[in-house]
Amino acid sequence: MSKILRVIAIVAASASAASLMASTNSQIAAILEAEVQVDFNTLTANQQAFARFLFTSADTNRNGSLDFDEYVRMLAKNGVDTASYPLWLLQWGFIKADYDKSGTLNGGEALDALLRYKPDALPPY
Ligand SMILES: [Ca+2]
Repeated sequence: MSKILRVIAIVAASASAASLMASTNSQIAAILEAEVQVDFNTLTANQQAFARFLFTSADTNRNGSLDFDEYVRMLAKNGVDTASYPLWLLQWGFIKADYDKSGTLNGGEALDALLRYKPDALPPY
C-alpha cells in the first residue's frame, strides 16, 4: 500500500476517535476548512527566511522532505498543541498540504501545513 493510501486508511479508521478529542469544534472546523497555499515569491525576505528555517530545522534526517513524524514535531515546535488534536486531524493537515501527493512535505508544503494549524505563524513583515 502506498504511503498516501495507508495514511487515508488510518484517517478513516481513527475518525471515530473524534469524540475523544480535547480540541474544540470551532478549532477543528477552522483546520478542516482552511485553504492554505502560499506563493513563496510573494513573501518578504524575512518570511522566506522563516519558511526556510522552518523546513530545514524540521527535516531532522536531512533527506530533503518531511515525513509524518517530522511534520508533527515541526507543528509542535512552532506552538501547535498537537497533543490536543486527534491523530486523524493531524493526518488531515498532512494530506491537504501534500499538494503533489508524494507522501512527504517539501518546504512550501511544510509552511502551508503549519499555517493551517497556526494562521499567524508567519512573521508579519
Ligand atoms: Ca526528512
